[in-house]
Amino acid sequence: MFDMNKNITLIRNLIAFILLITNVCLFSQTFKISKVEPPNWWSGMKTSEIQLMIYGENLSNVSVSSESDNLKVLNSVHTQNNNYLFVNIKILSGIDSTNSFSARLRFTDEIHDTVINFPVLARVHRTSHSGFSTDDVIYLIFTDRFVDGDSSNDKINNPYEKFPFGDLNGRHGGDLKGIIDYLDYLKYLGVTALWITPVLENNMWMSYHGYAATDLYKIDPRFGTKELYKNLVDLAHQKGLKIIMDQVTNHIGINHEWVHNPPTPTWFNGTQENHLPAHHDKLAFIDMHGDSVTYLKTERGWFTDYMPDLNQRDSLLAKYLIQNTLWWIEYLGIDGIREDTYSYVNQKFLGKWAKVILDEYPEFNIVGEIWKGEPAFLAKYQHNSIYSRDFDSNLPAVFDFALADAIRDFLSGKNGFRGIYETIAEDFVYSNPENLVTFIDTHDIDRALFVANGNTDKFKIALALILTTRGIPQILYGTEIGMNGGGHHGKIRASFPLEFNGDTLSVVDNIPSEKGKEIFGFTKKLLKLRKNYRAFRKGKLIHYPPGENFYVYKRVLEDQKIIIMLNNSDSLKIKLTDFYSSENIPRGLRNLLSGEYVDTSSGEIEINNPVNIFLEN
Ligand SMILES: [Ca+2]
Ligand SMILES: [Ca+2]
Repeated sequence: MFDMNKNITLIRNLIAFILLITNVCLFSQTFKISKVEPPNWWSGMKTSEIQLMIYGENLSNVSVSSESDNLKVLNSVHTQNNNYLFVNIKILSGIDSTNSFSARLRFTDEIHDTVINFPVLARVHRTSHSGFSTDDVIYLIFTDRFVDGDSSNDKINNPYEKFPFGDLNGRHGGDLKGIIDYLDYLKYLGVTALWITPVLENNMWMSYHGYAATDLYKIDPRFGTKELYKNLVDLAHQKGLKIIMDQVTNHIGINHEWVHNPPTPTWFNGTQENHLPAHHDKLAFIDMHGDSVTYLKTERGWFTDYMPDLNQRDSLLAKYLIQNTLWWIEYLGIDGIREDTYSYVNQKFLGKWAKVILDEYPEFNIVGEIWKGEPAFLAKYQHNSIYSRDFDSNLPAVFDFALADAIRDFLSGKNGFRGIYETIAEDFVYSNPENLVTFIDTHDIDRALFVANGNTDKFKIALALILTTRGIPQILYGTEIGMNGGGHHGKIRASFPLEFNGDTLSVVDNIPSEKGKEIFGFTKKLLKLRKNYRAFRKGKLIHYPPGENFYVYKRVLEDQKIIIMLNNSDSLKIKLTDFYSSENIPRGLRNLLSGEYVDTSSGEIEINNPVNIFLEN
């Protein structure tokens, strides 16, 4: 007999089973993992608890476990966006730094699972991470505009580029290979450290400057590869040249994949559609009477509409950024960092960022770009500032925008030596005036020779000043051969015109102008003096109130006593009693630029050159 009830039960059970299967399929769509950042870590580092950022699809129900004894999964953090998963791991202590292994991480949900290998590498011990100091002279290389060493990469990866190749705002082809090709030139010139502008991928409408990264772990293919950058660092170290990486934690480029799909709702300050504009009233942060609204506008405004402002108060992003910096330092073996747009970044984050870096690399140095011309303002940003703050910046060095402004006012004729003297006289505000990076021009401002309206004598005074007074001098590429662009970023950042085929004997012949040849000879001579006489690097600075056309100062280190006389007139008689007590007048002075011996028995000397450097005999 047909059992109706039994059949109904069977059909019900079948329907229930089909629904169950459908539900399982609905709630466990296959997850995918497309990328892990950082791509690896190292054993034996102080920073051994690492946050992995997993990119993919349907990651909201995924859990992670380790199948390696040397690596432990601490926990996972799911955000509202199932394209991302954060996994905190610990590389277990006691692992020798020479140990390299591949950790197996198993990702599972109800149905699927997959294993990825996370490489933990042995650390490569190199002569690196050695910082920079007054023993160094920094040479600023604007990568795209320095030397094109590989024309085959000039036009690749250009989907968003708006400006034609060679345009003032376009690419000029400079690359990492070009820097490698010119290391012997730089060594010959006599600089000791290279500040290289950012070379991370900038897949942008205007990409040549490198300050709008679209991938924080990838070198822009128009500059080369990460392996080539590492090779550059190794070759530079072999030649005694240090490398300072230009680094940005304030913002990224608008075409970064995060912008249209933020990992967390608080990853950025605002959105592409709704954000604060750039705000440059940086004083509010330092000013004891400053207001918090203005400060927040400065910290959270977008530097430009195509540079989304990162919110370092988001703890997942903060950890990502700190690890990203550590990753490049360790991978490349660089010696220092120049931190871009320093005063626009969340300051507590930067304090922590610098501390982690310096704990890991105690000899390292970091210089922050705080673009303000008043010493007291700059001083408050420096590590151990004498002015109270509720936290320490841990920032060892700042750029000396105050001295640069004073020198440039001298070059333009707006002010005389007085401004320079008074700026240096304010050094008491700094916790460490020797850790000021001094300059007469950068890639962001008109070249010094342009500001001096082509006046070579004034230019020489300015250059000699930063190479002989306190601080760590920085020279912009091309300044040494008389490049004089101004009025437009593209003109300041013109392509370096000197051909160099590896033969240092032909350098001077290849400098395009007579003025350039003269400036090169002068620069090279000063760099050599700075290297040969430690007093320029470590000596006490004593300076004297300037006259209308002269400024005199000494660098004194034990029995090495040097007196520098800067002269902004045709000829000048200097009374030595203005700079020495009568019983201490030296018997003679050796002119270190000409080699000439000067008799001082008359108590007076006549100088005819703009720059005069004498060693007391
Ligand atoms: Ca190229
Ligand atoms: Ca900011």
